[in-house]
Amino acid sequence: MSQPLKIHIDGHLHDEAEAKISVFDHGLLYGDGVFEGIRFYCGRVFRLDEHIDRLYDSAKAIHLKIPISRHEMSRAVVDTIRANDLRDGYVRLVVTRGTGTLGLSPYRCERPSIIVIASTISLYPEEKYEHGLTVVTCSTRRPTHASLSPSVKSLNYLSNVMAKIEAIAAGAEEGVMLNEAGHVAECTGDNIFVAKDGKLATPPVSAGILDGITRKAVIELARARGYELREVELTRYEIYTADEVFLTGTAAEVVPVAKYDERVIGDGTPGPITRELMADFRNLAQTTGTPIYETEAAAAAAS
Ligand code: PXG
Repeated sequence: MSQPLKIHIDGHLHDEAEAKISVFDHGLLYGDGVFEGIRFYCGRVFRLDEHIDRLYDSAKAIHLKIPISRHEMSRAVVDTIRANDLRDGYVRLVVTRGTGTLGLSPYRCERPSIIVIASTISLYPEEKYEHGLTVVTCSTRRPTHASLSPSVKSLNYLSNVMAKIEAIAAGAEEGVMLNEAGHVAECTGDNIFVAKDGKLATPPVSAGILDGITRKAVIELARARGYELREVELTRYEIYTADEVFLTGTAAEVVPVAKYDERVIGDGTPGPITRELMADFRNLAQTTGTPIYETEAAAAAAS
């Protein structure tokens, strides 16, 4: 049996069976909080600073002041991975409004709670990376900027969960969520890209998406290969008629789509651009990032 995980809560490590927060925490009572999902590969944390910046931006947007510095937060992530002696895995970083009373007011909460879980994640079986996912359009829309900005990675993921239920009920692995205008926004936990005639496109942040860190890395990789990549409004039509479609996300990485709303994408197998970007992303993820252990730190300093 594997060792029980050590979980960081507010500066202290606890065995997973003892890692508990209050039932009066507003993260639980109201989904009042923010989170990040972060990957580490080969002893390095991938794009840690970007994840920490997004966490603090999400917190600021919901008027939550994180009681420690960004540097201390980064240390908490690295230290938790070390405490669990992991080199490849996934970190869930959660900041809740903290323990309060019954009643919505966040001003009754004493202090935000900070939770760091370092574990592993495997979203889709390897076979899906070879053959592609089945994806459908969901009727649940992405919430608008007028309610809560989709850029906030908040603890309230209910519309995404509802869309995921629809996708699974339809026999698919993922679901596309449209925005209020009916344009393609993103999937329940991934951003979406299409390729047509050798050119790439993905919805802009203004379409009401999470500004994905994997999305940004893939845009950089595609442009470095010389591909034209536009951030433009997309409709379902552009996905139906694309040569290639793929999704990006911290958990999913880069994953091909084989079928969308019963239409076969391209020839039904992952296309050449998708394959290139999958390989480029894997290479980037495995060779860059914040070192977790001293040996990696020394190697990074020497190179
Ligand atoms: N859109 C949404 C709505 C997300 O939640 C992404 C895009 C991709 O963003 P990054 O920065 O990760 O490239 C996400 C992130 C899961 C899971 O269990 C999914 C995410 C985060 C944590 C867990 O499917 N998605």
